[in-house]
Amino acid sequence: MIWNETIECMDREEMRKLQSIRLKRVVEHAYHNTPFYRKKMQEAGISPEDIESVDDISKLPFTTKQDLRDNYPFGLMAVPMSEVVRLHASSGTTGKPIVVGYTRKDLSIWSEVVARCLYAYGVTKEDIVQVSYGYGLFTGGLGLHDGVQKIGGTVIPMSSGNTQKQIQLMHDFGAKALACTPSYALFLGETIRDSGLPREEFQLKVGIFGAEPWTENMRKEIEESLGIKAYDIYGLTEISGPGVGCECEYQDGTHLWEDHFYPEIIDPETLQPLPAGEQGELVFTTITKEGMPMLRYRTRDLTSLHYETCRCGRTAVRMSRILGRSDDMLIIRGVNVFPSQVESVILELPEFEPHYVIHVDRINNVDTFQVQVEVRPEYYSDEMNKILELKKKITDRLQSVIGLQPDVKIVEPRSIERSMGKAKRVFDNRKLV
Ligand code: DLL
Repeated sequence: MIWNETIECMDREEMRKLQSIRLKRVVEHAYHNTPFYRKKMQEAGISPEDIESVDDISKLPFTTKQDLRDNYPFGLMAVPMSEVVRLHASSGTTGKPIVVGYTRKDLSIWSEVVARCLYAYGVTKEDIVQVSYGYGLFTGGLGLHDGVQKIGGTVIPMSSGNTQKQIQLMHDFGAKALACTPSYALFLGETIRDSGLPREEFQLKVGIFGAEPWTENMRKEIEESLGIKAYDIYGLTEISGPGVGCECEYQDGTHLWEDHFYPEIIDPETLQPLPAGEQGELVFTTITKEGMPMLRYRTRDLTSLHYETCRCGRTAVRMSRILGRSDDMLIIRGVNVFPSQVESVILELPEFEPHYVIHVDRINNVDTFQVQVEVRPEYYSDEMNKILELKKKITDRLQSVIGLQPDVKIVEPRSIERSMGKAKRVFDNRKLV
C-alpha cells in the first residue's frame, strides 16, 4: 500500500526539480535566519545565489554533531522560539545533549513520512499499533505515535519498560503492529514464551524496528520468535526522528523520503561525494525544515544508495542496511571490527542466543577483545569438553569473518542484561585511559 503515490513514485527527473526548488528555499532560509549558517557559508565563500539546483549541493559546507553541541541549546534555530512547538533531544554518550526544535509544519511533515512507512508495512486505520519506543525527549515514541494518528490507526502509547504489562496488553488489546527497538523485540519475544500465553492468541503481524543497527540474521530470529514480519524503520533526531525512511513489502533496502530529506554519500576521509552504489557516510540536507534546518548533516552512518525503481513501484531511493556508525567501528590490534559482524556470526550459529556483549581493553599495551555470548538452554552443559567444543566453533567462525581471534566467553542462558531501548553491547574500556 502506498500512502502518497504522487511523491513516492515520482519520476526521478521531477523529483530532482522538486528537490532543487526546495533546496534553494531552505538555503536562503538558513542563511538569512541562522547566524551559524550565514557565517559558515561566508567562510566557504558562497551565498544562497550560488545554489541553483541539487547539483550545487556539494558547494555547501557540512554540519556536524559538534556544531549542534557548540550551539547548545537553541543556536541553530531558524525561526523565533514562539514558532517552535516541540523540542526533542538526544543524549549521546558524552557531553551535552543535542536539541532539535520543530514548528507546527515540521511536525506535520514528520507525521506524513511516518504515515508513508506505516502504509508500506500494510498498517492502516483498522489496526492497533503498540508503540513501545520510549516516549519523552527520545523521538521514537512520539514520532511513531503521531504517524499512527495521522493514518487514523489506534495507538497504544506504551513507551518502553514494564515488560509483563506490555505482553498482557498486546495480547488483550489485539495489537497488530509493534514498534520498538529490535533488541527490545527479542526480549518481548522471550517474555511471551515464558508467559505461557499461547502465541496464537496474539494478533501481532508486523514489527516496526529501528533506532539501532540490526542484521538480517537478527531479523530472522525476531520474526521466528514473535511470529511476525519485521520491517526496518530508520531515522535520527537531527533530521526529524523515525520515518526518514523505511522498508516496503519487498524488503530490498530502506526507501528514503527524499522530497524532505536529501541524501548524499560521501567518503568520510576525503569528504568527497561518492557515486550511487558505493559505500560511505550518509549525509542529509532537510529541504523542507523550518525550525532547525540541517544543511549537509554528517550522520556517521555507513551505507550506500540505490536509485533503481523498486519492485513495489516506488522510485524513492533505497539505502542498504546500515553497517554501523563510523564512530562505532572498533579498531582492535589494527583490525577494523564492526559489532554487526559479530552479531551476524552469533546469529548464524544455532547453539547461541542472540544476546552478546563485546569488551575491549588494553592490557600491557596490547588490545584485548572479548565476546561474551549466551548459549541456548538445550546446548548448555556442565561438561567442560562440550563447552570447549562450542567455544572453538564460534571462535573459528568469528576469526574467519573478522580476521581477528576473539577471546570468547560462553555464559549461561539469561545472564546478559536485556535492553528495553537501544542496546549497549560494546564496552571499550580503552577510551577511559
Ligand atoms: O534512533 C530515531 C529512531 C527512533 C529511528 C525509532 C527509528 C526508530 P537517534 O536516537 O538520534 O534517533 O539515533 C539515530 O540511530 O544515526 C543510526 O546510527 C541509528 N539508527 C536509527 N535507525 C536505525 C536503523 C533515533 N533502522 C541513530 N538501522 C542513527 C540502523 C539505525 N541504525
